[in-house]
Amino acid sequence: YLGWIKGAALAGVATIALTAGSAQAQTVWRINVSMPQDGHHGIAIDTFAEEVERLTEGRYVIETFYAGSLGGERESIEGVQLGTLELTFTSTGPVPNFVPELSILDIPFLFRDYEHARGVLDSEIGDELLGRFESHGIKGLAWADNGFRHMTNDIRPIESPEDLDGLKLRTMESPVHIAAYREFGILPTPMAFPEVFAALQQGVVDGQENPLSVIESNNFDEVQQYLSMTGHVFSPCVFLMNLDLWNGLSDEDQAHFVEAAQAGTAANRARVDEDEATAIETMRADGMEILEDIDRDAFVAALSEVNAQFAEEFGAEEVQAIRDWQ
Ligand code: EAX
Repeated sequence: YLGWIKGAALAGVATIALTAGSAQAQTVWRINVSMPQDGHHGIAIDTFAEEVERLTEGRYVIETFYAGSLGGERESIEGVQLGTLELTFTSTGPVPNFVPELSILDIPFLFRDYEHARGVLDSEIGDELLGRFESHGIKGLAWADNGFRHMTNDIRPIESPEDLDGLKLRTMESPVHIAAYREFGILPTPMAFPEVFAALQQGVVDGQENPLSVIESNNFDEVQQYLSMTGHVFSPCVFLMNLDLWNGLSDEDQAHFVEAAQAGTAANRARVDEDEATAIETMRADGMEILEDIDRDAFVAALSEVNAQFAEEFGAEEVQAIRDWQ
């Protein structure tokens, strides 16, 4: 009893209430995403919240926040680390700012396809990587998907890497993405996600890059004429929790939180699969010009030097083990 009061006080924000008619305490924690509720991040946290409440029989209630209403992803990870936010669901783009040992996951052209990415994240390699949050005050509950990232812009169709030269693209606040995209000749403009739509609309940047699920659910096709299916980076997502709060949970509740996060991942991946199957057709019908047939090898070749540097810097053996995963 005292244990979780201490945990709650640490977080500084949890509300404690007594459920009507019983002396059972209820702990209310928050989780947030920068995506709208109707999408692959929203469904992840909605499912997680439902499952936590069900598995803990209402002792834990998770309040869900969408569309960056509690801040962008970098800010949210920082909040979880400091304990000013209990939980977040985020892509890994900003993660290297807090856990440099996870830079490896955002290397371009590391994963071949969804099967490869999910397979690695669900394997022992993925478990080990998830454990790396802990020495930084964060508990990683489960990996999930953001998706394979593709380029959009409002200037010209991108068929080869040369077409990217000089384009001003919004990037995530990711040191790995920024270094890589420079090699494409892009002028990277890092920006938190909640600012992106307005920046595209006002022409502050020429374009951006994101998975189909993100492009579609945020209506980027309304402000971007061209989409090229570059698939240049697989972007993982992850459920994160403040480590002190995690440590304050009983073993049983820890297992419930992990199980709930895994259920969130299953819902998230199902939604990604659905979006991947339908988004191109929908956005084309809305007038977006979508290039599927691009010179992918040329894009890979353009990053070969910086990718070799990443491997050296982040661990060549580990990069190879991920690439070789079958
Ligand atoms: O997590 O910031 C981004 O471009 C991310 O891909 C997006 O917020 C989904």
